[in-house]
Amino acid sequence: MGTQPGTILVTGGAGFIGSNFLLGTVGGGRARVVTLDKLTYAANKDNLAPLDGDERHTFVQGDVGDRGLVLSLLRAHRPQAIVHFAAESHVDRSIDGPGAFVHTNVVGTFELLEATRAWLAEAGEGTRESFRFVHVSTDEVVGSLGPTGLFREDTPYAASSPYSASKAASDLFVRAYHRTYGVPTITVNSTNAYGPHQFPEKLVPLMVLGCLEGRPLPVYGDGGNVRDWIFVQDLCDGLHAALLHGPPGESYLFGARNEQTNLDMVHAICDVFDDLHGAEPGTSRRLVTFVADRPGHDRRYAVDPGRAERELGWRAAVPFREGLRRTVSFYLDNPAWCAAVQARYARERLGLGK
Ligand code: NAD
Ligand code: TDX
Repeated sequence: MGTQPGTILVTGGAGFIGSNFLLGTVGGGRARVVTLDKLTYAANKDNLAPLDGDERHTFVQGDVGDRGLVLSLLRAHRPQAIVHFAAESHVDRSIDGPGAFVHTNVVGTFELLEATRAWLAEAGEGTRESFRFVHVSTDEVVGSLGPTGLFREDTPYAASSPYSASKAASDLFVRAYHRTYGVPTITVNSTNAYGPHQFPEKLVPLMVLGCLEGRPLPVYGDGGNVRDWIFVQDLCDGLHAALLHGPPGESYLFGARNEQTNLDMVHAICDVFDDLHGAEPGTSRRLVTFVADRPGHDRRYAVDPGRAERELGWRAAVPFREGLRRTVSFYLDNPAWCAAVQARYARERLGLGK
């Protein structure tokens, strides 16, 4: 695509990564944006409050699986790109209730692709060449690594959880719509993101809020599972680079070369928390409590982001400690945000499959 796109349709923009993409990457007058979000439990419309009154931003509450609605938005706004964040995103909830994951991640993505295909067919010459459909996906589609090695773009899919199976299916539909119908898609499979606006069912905000209240910090199993953490703004900047520079049909793995065991990650959060909160060093670490493991828990994810770095001119840049400080600070500085999201979820244990 090469230049700043015109209008962008962003799905799932009221969630964690989507809101960071809107506020930090494309919003605030940098592009005309239409946000389509169903406003599930994981969304917070207040995340987008800085865009209130911005005539270049339009918010629409609706389901990506509503093909008629999506088609009407495409006809009305004629976007040059769709960036597709909308999903059910929490592994533990997918263990308790996989149906919503099939509905949104598989069928919703399929309906969005169908609307896009129909619109590209009617939009006229030239539209398809400059159009991009950026599909935001996860490294979890390739399952668990052993103690060594890295995921690469050609690692075979071997999803473990209902969440990752649903994302894997969506990736394959996206690929099929490029190969079969010529929809200009780009897929990004990212490692775990952390940062402001993440719903506190996920490890990082759950631990920060636990530290704040002096409650036990539940670490699944032996705490030795490894995740590869990327700061959310780095991920969003990479998605923008993929939108501008990624050739249609490609997929890229994003990561920050930042592998941590869960126990090390929790300790790092505790230490940053104690420092920012003025607590005695070591206070929060004492709250760590080992609890029953997640069923089917993948042992290790780790990504080689080399291809994305070479081809997109992008590289994760925020140092881990700085990203963690910015993250912990957000939850400490925004008690109203934390209270609002916890009205829908009181941080109870999820995902034991009962
Ligand atoms: P999130 O759960 O915080 O937000 C998801 C958003 O999608 C919410 O605003 C929700 O209301 C919306 N949504 C859900 N179902 C919808 C539907 N049917 N129609 C319209 N909107 C709907 O998720 P997130 O962590 O921001 O993840 C965004 C995307 O990035 C997802 O596709 C996820 O699979 C992917 N991803 C996330 C991570 C991570 O670490 N969080 C890592 C890699 C990839
Ligand atoms: O209380 C907890 N204790 C714990 O030990 C929670 C909530 C999690 N964990 C562990 C499980 C994982 O190994 O921490 C790790 C991270 O867990 P989550 O925050 O639930 O993330 P994960 O399962 O790795 O998936 C996340 O990253 C990839 C996102 O939720 C996905 O949307 C993304 O695709």
